[in-house]
Amino acid sequence: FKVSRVATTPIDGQKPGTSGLRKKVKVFMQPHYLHNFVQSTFNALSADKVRGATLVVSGDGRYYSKDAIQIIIKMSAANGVRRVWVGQNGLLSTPAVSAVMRERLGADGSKGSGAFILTASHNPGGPHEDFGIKYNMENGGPAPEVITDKIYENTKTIKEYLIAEDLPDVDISAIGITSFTGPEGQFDVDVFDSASDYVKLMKSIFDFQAIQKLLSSPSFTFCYDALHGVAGAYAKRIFVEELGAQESSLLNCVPKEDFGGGHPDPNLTYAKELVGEPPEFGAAADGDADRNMILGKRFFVTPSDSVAIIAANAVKAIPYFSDGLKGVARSMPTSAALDVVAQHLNLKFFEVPTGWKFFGNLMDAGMCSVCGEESFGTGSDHIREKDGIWAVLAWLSIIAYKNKDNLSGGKLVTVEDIVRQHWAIYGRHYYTRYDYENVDAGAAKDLMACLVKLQSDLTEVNKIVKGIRSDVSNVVNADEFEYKDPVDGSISKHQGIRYLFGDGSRLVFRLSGTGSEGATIRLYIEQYEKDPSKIGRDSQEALGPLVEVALKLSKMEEFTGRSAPTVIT
Ligand code: VG1
Ligand code: CO
Repeated sequence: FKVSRVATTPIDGQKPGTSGLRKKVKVFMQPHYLHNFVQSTFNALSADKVRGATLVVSGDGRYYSKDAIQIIIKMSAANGVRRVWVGQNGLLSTPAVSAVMRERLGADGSKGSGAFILTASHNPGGPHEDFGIKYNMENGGPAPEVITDKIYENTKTIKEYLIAEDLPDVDISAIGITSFTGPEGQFDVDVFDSASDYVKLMKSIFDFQAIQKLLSSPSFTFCYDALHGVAGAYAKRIFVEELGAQESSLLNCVPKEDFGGGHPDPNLTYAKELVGEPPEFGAAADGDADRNMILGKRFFVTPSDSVAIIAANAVKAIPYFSDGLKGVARSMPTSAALDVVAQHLNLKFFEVPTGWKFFGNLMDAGMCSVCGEESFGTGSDHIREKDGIWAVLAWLSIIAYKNKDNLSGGKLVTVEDIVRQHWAIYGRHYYTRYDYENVDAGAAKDLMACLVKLQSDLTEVNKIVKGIRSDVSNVVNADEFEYKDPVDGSISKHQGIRYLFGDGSRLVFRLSGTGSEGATIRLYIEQYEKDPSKIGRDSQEALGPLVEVALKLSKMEEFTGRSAPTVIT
């Protein structure tokens, strides 16, 4: 093949957000749009991560992925990349990409040095919906801000990109290596099975026999909903073939370019089918399979509780952790349920900004084993992304462990029992999140600016708060969250506004960094209850007073014109 240098000009708005660049498909399909971003990424990396390197390119299979993969293959060839690894049919879940980066060896001993992940995660797909791209590093984790900032700077000055226009499209449906010769020698495209590296990793972490026993117990029922995302490519292999679950326990497990027209977001609003007819244990995933929702029979486990419960039980229930946990971490808006576990078990604890990239540094430095976010993301240092199927296997392991002596037909310890026992020991963090999606960007900014200003005067804050509800506790602290990475010392500012109350309650406001249109305001509300006689309340009811305070304090309706959130989780 030959290398063409194509002249281009900068395109506005290519700033990577919380997790890469996400836009409408029609935006990505504009001439040069994807090309500019990919070249800007190559130009942001050190030469050895491009020339002669091995890149992984795949994603959740959403609409436009197949075209994008061919473009990235051609640009990789032209930029001197030695080989591109592609999951069969272009499918790799985000956690599987991370696993492939860390575990896979090519036939010639090659190792991945970077990855383009093609996904807009839980956003809908299809010609009129979203596409996304993000770059992951050698450790299998999202590029840190120094790199994403550089990529963005490059998109503002780009003049040309390199592409092997005459390279034929590669058949990515067939496993095998296709070789080409370019000006600098050989270039290979290696199409491989999407699941095997990931399945092997899961088998090395969990006791599959114990989980299999649980799944075959007559009193246990199981259901997994992939919402037509890429998790389907793993669910059958793991749950049915390895663990012996019935095929009928898999819902929507055929990956589709448009996720069947649905919203591949695992929460009580979008994963409705699962909520309808409850099994003993239900779970769902998002489009790229890094998120998880965990359900008992008519019982919802909040993601903040989930990570705390996994941390509290990991050492006993999961072989990978049998030597103990190195530490635990959560994102700032995630509830403090994990903090309480860390205190009880005397574990190192970290609070990081939203987005998985901040956990990776801690893990690389051996400071963190288990971490999670309130946004249905849970994971561990087995990879450097959150991991939806891992979370399900972690829960199955815990349930299996708690029932190891009564699987032959007796009454099972249920998901609900496990959560209630946890609350009885550690107390309960009532928690909810209100999302206001696609709000006018200017209005959202103004609302946040107002809260930042207000935050500096606690006396004024308390006057307003008490005027709204006299029955809530005092605001004792308020700030804009700022994080100094304990490993590399880098500082991330403006990570959300926090109002902290005397009784441990919190209100957090932040703007989403993953939307593709307008602005999304997220409001996180949390209240801690230690008194065992008060831990059984309905969550929305328990949080009522704080919700009222949050909405009035922020003048939510005044700024946004919305009398109700788009989604409550
Ligand atoms: C959201 C979540 C955040 C998560 C991110 C990526 O970001 O709040 O916790 O890490 O999505 O997840 P934001 O900036 O919109 O609040 V995924 O599954 O979309 O890669
Ligand atoms: Co996701």
